[in-house]
Amino acid sequence: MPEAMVATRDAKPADATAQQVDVAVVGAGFAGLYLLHRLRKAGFSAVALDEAGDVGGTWYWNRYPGARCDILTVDYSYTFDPELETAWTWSEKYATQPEILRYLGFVADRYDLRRDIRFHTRVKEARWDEASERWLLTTDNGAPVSCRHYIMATGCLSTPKPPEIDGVKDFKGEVYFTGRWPHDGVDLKGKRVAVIGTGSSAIQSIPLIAEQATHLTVFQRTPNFALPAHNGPVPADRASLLQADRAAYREQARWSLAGVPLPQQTVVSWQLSEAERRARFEDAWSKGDLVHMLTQLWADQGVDVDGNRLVCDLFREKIAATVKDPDIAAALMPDDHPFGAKRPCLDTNYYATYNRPNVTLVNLRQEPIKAITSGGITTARRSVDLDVIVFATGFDAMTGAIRAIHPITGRGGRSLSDVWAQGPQSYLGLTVEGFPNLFMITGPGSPSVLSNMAVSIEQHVDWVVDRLAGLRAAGFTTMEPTETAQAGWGRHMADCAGLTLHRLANTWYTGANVPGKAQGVMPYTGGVGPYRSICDEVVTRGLLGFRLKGPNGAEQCNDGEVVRLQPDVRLVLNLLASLNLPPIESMGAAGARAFVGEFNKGRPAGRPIGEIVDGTLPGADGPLSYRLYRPATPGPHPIVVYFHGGGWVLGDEQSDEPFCRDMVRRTGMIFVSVNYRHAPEHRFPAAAEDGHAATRWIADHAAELGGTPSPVLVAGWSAGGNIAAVTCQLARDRGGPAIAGQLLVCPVTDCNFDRPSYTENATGYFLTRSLMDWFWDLYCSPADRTDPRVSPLRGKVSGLPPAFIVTCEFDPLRDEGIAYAEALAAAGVPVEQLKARGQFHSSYTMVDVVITGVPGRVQMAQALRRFAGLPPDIARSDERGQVQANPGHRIEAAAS
Ligand code: NA7
Repeated sequence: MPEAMVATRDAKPADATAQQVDVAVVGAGFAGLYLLHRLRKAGFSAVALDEAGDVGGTWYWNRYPGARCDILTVDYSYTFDPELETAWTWSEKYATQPEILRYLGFVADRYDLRRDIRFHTRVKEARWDEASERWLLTTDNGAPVSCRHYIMATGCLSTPKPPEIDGVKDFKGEVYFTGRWPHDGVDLKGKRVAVIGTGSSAIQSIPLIAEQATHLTVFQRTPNFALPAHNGPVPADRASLLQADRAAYREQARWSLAGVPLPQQTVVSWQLSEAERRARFEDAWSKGDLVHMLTQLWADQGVDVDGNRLVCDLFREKIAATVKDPDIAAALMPDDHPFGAKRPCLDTNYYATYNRPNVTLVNLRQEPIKAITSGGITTARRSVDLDVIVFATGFDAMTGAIRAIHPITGRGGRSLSDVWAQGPQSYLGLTVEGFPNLFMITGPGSPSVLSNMAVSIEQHVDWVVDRLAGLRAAGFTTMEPTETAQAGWGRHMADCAGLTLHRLANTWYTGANVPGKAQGVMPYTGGVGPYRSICDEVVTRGLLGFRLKGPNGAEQCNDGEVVRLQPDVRLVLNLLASLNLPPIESMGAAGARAFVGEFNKGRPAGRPIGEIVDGTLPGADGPLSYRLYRPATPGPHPIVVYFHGGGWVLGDEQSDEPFCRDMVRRTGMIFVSVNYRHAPEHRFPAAAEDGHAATRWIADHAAELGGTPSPVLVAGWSAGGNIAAVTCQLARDRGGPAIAGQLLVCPVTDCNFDRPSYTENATGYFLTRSLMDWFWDLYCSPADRTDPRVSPLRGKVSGLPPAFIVTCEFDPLRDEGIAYAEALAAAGVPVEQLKARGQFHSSYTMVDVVITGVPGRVQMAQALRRFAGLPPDIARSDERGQVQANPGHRIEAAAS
């Protein structure tokens, strides 16, 4: 039953002359074609409108020389129909624009799609009519359209950006835009040609233009990273994987990070030798696969400036080796953005083209364009006479096609341009609050341009069409995201973007390429697979965050935010859940210790530091082992006495090693991690007494350990945080040692579980209420639990050293940590709190796994340094190296 037949509050069409359809689609490219196919199969009447004269979208317009796919074309294909897959064979690893256009034409024919497409038709305006609950579209060609649902399949790079250079109109020669290349081609033979820009379009076209032109002058503002494509047949390894099990290959792509079936790297750069890193890079270079180069070198290449800089350096070596003139080579070397933060390019002979005698590179950073004149281009240093200017200056990306193409007016007369004035807002990148029944395919807020578009398009289209069918089946007529859901998605987007290095580059991903455009990372950076799982979760949670309305006041709204965890925490918890582990408390103490030991073997070990020394010290009742972590800088250093986590039952002096190493690097201090006695062999107050005894011994032997004579500091996580807090109270009451400050990370401070955080986070976030019950039972009998040596919140809290207290939103221990901070503050103790949003109990100790923990550890280190009387920031030797190699100001500031 066509959806148009469902009764509405006012079923009368608002414009009798309008074409009536269930769904109108703008765009007849990759997304628009699949939409038409799916909508038709789902029984919806639909029309697609496109300004172009035929199908193809971006591939219709971008016909410049050398225009090609830069993702393996076997991956950049529809996968919805296995018969279609076998009916079409790509001739090359990276298909040319004409071949891709033929493919899209083939698809349109095969599914008879053209009959529902109105070509040469631009939408001039779209307005939501509240009474009829329909979108009304006016067009520049033919009847207006009235539709229940309006879907933007407008592409991310379809609105070319104006040249922004004075004098274009004065130029007497020919002017072309790569994004609007003439269909009959352009004869550049014997001409003096300029190309402005060095993005993908320029890098693909420059080598071919140089072959034709008498002389080519390239005006470069920002040098870009380009990888040789090594085009040819589809690589044998990928072809055979696809042949072996096509369905599995496609499914792996759907759940991957970038929409290409490549595994996720787990080895980080500093775990590899220089030779190993070079070998990986050379392998990636020879493969000629951008996604491989972007994701397969080492796990930290896209999230850490140090890991990324290694890639940049290797790239620059390649440029130096290819370009003969060292000055030109230097000018071509990207130096202001991390690799991958700006869209890198795939080339054929790009760098080598600058060895040709008929090619000149003009570095606009040194000599900006002053004007375009009737005869050519004038810079601060020269005038270049020209017959042709090619603008390869890019697009008003992501939002341009949606926002600028035509006014879109939603509920209450609100215009999308106004709503997006400060940057695009959406829920899932698919919908916008205030704009019922409006959907975007690969809109801002979706993985889109950071993924294999073919995979993202299919996922978006399937999700949207399935929702429309579900809406119809349930008798609802409108669907719109809530403010809460949209705001939550904005936060999640920002959290994801904060993980990557995209924030460190001025790019079209961030809107920085268009003067005056609001800036912020527009695509979803959390990855294709995680995004798919989130969209699925929205559905399984009752269309979470959407308000559905139907006839006679019918309404359904399950409001909320779909992701409140930090993105990497969500991945970690999902991974743990998928392992289906038995509860730790069911393993017995020995079993749990063995499990934690095994678990820890699989984690990144922590970055190199100066020295690690093992030793023994006297505890309250016998020797305790300790491990000392020393910075690489010359000593003596202040000492932090550290107590590991593990519920007084698990762990030892090495079990928090990645955290200790990381904090040593960030603080420039010695960490001495003490293996206090554990329960159930040694119950309360063994751990507390050991904590105090060990701290006293370390303070007394500071000089021998390489420490400064100043007071020690104490720190601990979880039960270790409890021991650190108790140690401070005991030291105050027992005449020492002097303690300069305490860092308590998610500490246990009280035996009372009657707190909201215990209820909210009782299950599901690894540290559960039942696990805490077990820890308490093993360590401490009920009669002892109110003793301040295990419940320091019940002790006297005045006169304690200054504290930095970290609590995590999704942690049963959250509220008792906050209560302890408040109690200390009320007693006059200087306290700083970090209430970490979206983090769980183990976030800060899962170093190099939970990357969003970095800023928190930076704050912890600054606090410890302040407590020790040092300036809060330490300039690490590797950060200094970064500064020299990479003058990019923000990159330097972001070194982590
Ligand atoms: P891009 O990647 O946005 O590249 C545009 C290039 O033009 C880039 O080098 C810009 O330098 C340069 N540019 C833009 N405006 C100017 C002005 N006013 N003066 C000088 N130089 C300028 O667009 P493409 O078409 O190459 O590629 C788009 C995407 O299509 C590509 O990433 C693939 O996904 C496919 P800037 O870097 O802004 O300094």
